[in-house]
Amino acid sequence: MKGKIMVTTMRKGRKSLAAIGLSLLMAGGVLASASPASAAWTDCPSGRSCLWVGNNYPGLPNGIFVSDIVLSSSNNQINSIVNNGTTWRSRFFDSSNFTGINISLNNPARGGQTRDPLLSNGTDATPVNWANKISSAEFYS
Ligand SMILES: [Ca+2]
Repeated sequence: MKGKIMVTTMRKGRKSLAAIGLSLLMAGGVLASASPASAAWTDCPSGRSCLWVGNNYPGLPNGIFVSDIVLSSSNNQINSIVNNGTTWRSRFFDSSNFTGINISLNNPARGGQTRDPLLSNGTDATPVNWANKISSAEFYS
């Protein structure tokens, strides 16, 4: 009899632990889904490239493009950039007509540098200060 009671108690204990684990998982899930809305490069939707006025991708992007973009209100004010595209590289121009000097980012499928949180110290490919310089950007093959 004693043994049976102990087994029952252990089973109950396991159930309780499982229930607590599930509750923690659910709470974690809620927290995880709430965090991207605050400030992160992941605020750039898949298949897009994005540009922010601030360093480190604060808030929603100030510019988002699926093929190209000519900046207006955020012209010469961009300080962090992301390529969250699926196929192409993206490049960012000092001029407003997609010509002249530019910096580029690879896309996540190809690897390499796909984002830069601080353009004042350049990118992986160049140490040149690119803060507040970008006027247009595009995807390219
Ligand atoms: Ca940088």
